[in-house]
Amino acid sequence: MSFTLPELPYAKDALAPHISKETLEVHHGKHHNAYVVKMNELIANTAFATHSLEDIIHATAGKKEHQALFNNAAQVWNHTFYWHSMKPQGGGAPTGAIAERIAQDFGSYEAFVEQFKAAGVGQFGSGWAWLVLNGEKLEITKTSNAETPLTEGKIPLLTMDVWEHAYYIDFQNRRPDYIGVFLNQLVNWDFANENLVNARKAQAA
Ligand code: MN3
Repeated sequence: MSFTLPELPYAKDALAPHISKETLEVHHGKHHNAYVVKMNELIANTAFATHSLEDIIHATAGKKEHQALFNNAAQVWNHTFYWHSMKPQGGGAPTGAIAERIAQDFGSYEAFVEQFKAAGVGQFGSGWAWLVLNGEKLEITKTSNAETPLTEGKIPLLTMDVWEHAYYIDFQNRRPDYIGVFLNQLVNWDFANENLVNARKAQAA
């Protein structure tokens, strides 16, 4: 079995002018695709070839001999999750259950925004900022390079890619501007609400 690059959940120009078609062509078509191609090379003719993506990530996390496979598999998963974490005409304050949980666990939406921005700006070098469910509580966390909260027993609800390739074409070195646009114009709260519902079902099972 080999993996294929998942389609974007919207057209390549659908997030413009905030994130350009050019960025999505490179970020999805080149970077995300390269992780899929490399992962397929690494699993070919191994026991991993019959595993799910999540199983590969869990089986290789923290294992030096599988570092390259972990990096590529986790980046495949993280990017697919990231595309869904944005939508055209997204952004702004959340609605639904996630809005209540954010008010409860962070004190206010504004407090959440401050902490999420701080995580994204404060991630030194390449990585990701996340909203996760950790047991009963929402948390903001950041990870380096390909690392993902999946391997820490946390359930991802949203992610933001802060690798330079995510924003350099549209924002050059201005990572804080990209983060502001992500929160105000792009974030997909419907996706976070779906993930929260699924997380509660999984926890209840
Ligand atoms: Mn990326």
